Amino acid sequence: MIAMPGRGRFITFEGGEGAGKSTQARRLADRLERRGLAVVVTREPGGSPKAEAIRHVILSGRARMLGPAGEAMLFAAARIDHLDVTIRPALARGAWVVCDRFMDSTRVYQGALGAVDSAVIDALERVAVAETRPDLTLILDLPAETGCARAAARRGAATPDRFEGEDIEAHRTLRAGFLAVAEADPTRCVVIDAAQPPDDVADAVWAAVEARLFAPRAARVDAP
Ligand code: T5A
Repeated sequence: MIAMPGRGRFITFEGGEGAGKSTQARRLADRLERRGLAVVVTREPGGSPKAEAIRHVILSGRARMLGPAGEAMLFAAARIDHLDVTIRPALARGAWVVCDRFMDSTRVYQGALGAVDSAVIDALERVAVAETRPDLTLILDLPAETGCARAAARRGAATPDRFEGEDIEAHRTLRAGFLAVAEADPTRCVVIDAAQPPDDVADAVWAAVEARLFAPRAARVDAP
């Protein structure tokens, strides 16, 4: 890899529905900014105008007819634009990027839940993500029932989106899928107990960021 000392850091949040990813992404960004860092908070699917258009198609359920492999390709297409337009330019100018969901969501939702072959997921990752892998992935873990209850309370009377509408067994599969991702890549991933109150989750997130990205041994030489 090419040494890029001025490159920012790339942090992703992953987990099931209602785990608190958006809440914690904002809180982490505030803490990083207070430390004097430039921060870009973004999300998937979305994070750039073309990717947001794809988000709308997927979450409305209109792409469901393509099947999980077709949806995985749409997520990857959105990711290519998001990386090109938002993430890589931000990292190159030294900003820290905090992203609410990224490539592990495809591996878990379309792979573990949708039964898309892991070789297909690997291939999409190679094409879409290439070298721009996260420096740190925070997997917010909590019982499926708790996450679904939070998501339902926040949604109110609105219709569940494409994935919120899955049954509880599906949400348990998602939880197990994210834990398997963490187990397979412990250098990149940290599992956070997301059933705690938001302040405690934020402290656990910050402890992981400090340990993995601010400790002296974390001096990295990644390409953007
Ligand atoms: N998807 C995405 C794929 O299938 N493949 C992919 O490759 C990608 C990238 C995205 C959907 O797309 C799927 C996964 C998703 O189903 P989305 O609308 O972006 O859809 O939905 P989510 O990412 O699931 O986001 P949610 O908003 O549902 O959940 P969050 O962000 O985890 O939770 P958050 O922070 O919004 O909090 C939810 C509620 O809980 C409260 C909050 O105040 C809020 O009301 N809360 C807490 N309550 C108690 N204790 C805590 N610690 C709390 N933290 C938050």
